[in-house]
Amino acid sequence: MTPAAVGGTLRAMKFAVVALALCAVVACKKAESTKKNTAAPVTAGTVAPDGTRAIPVAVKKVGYEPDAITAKPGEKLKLVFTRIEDTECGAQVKVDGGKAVDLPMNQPVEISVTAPASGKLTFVCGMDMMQGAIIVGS
Ligand SMILES: [Cu+2]
Repeated sequence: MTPAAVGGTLRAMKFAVVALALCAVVACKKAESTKKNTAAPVTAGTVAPDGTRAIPVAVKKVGYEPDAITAKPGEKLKLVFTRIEDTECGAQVKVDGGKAVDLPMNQPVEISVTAPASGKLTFVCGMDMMQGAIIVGS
């Protein structure tokens, strides 16, 4: 191969790498854009004898499912987060501005919280990117 041919091959390889990287970015955007907002009604989950309602929340690459949980004013809730997809973003969760709690893969982590009298209370990932909320009223 002549030096010019080698240079051309290198350029072609560089182009292929850039094209691949672009594809990855586009694929990522696509996954985000297909995220559907999921809502859990006030009847979701299971209620313990003491009235605390446990609600499972799946942590996925696209976000929390459900990402909107309807609750009664002052209702005692137990959010059971399970990170089921290997996303760094979802590796921690902060509920109601509290401290970041680690979410190991496929291990349910329970966080107790009391719904506000009105309005909403949010839960976010460790970087404040993924968001979900407990909503009182409609
Ligand atoms: Cu994040």
